[in-house]
Amino acid sequence: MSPLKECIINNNTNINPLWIMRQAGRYLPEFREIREKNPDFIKLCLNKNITPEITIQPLKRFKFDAAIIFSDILMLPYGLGQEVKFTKGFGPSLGEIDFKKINVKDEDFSKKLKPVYDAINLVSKDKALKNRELIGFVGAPWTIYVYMKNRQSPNKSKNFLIEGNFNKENVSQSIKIITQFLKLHIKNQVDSGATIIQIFDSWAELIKDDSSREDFIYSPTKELVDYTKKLGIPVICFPRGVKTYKKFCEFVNPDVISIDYEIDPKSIVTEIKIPIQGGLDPKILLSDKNQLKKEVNKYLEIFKDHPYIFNLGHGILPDTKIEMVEHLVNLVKDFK
Ligand code: 1CP
Repeated sequence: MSPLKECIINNNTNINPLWIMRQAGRYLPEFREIREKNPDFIKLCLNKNITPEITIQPLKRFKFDAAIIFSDILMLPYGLGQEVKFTKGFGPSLGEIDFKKINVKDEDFSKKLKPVYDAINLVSKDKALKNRELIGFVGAPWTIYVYMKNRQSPNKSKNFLIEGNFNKENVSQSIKIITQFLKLHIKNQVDSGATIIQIFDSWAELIKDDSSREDFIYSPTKELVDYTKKLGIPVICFPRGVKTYKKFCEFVNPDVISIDYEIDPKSIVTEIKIPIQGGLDPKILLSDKNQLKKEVNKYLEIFKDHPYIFNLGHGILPDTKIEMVEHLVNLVKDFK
């Protein structure tokens, strides 16, 4: 069994499998080289001649225990017919969409995203995947709703969340539609060879009250988790910034919970029984090797008797140096 499955399925605490969120990305010179030649990001995500190579790039350099398919959570709105563009230094811009008028057939959605599924299939057969897992992923229904409705990153404007602007019934209806297609997207990835699914709820923090949290985060995410489990595939949830990780786990019951860097690892380890992933602040990788060692050992020490997958508390930053990632991998692999 692969180290990741040993940890997730057998709850083995003697190994610390490792991968990094956004491991295929801008901190790698070989990725930047490809990216420069492919200015249209969506087209790049749909180029099955290139995405398998990008997916495997980090595995060639580092002893990571998983590959994560090179794609984006915003391929979902793209599949639903919403325009999605990425501009340098700004991030995503999405076109207008009327949720009430979405009328996309499953076959058409799957056809539009077929190059993503073909890429998963190609990667799953690559020898670089020996004893390693292939992670497929989706954005959580809430986070996808946020991008589709706000049409840009909430980092740039959170206006759409202003009270009065926010009809709960409409939000629930939209999230229902999104969830249906997320299920299809998960199934297609699993059918193509993804062996684990991660659900990214990058904007869970935007919801502040318990009842909306239950309606827009816990319930729709649980629907995806139950669905993925029925397909026989382990599922990792990353509800970034949710602050209520214990409640989240009780309600949603994923196979693994991925924590952000604002969570105190000491208290979470006593509160949560299921395997835990992540936590380290990606900014630590911009400091020095001593600081990195201190922080990495802190996490490994705290989780030494708990099934723990080493990862960061959010995606690796583009300014991260390769030698710091090498150092990180050695620290995790050599920890006794
Ligand atoms: O190794 C990998 O993880 C690569 C695959 C991957 C994944 C899992 C990419 C490629 N994106 C994602 C997930 C993703 N995309 C998330 C969830 C994780 C997170 O919170 O970071 C989110 C929110 C997005 C949306 C998105 N795509 C953003 C964030 C915008 C914002 O609101 O702040 C950005 C900048 C992108 C573009 C993107 N996606 C992936 C890469 C490598 C890039 C950068 C492309 C570039 O400019 O070169």
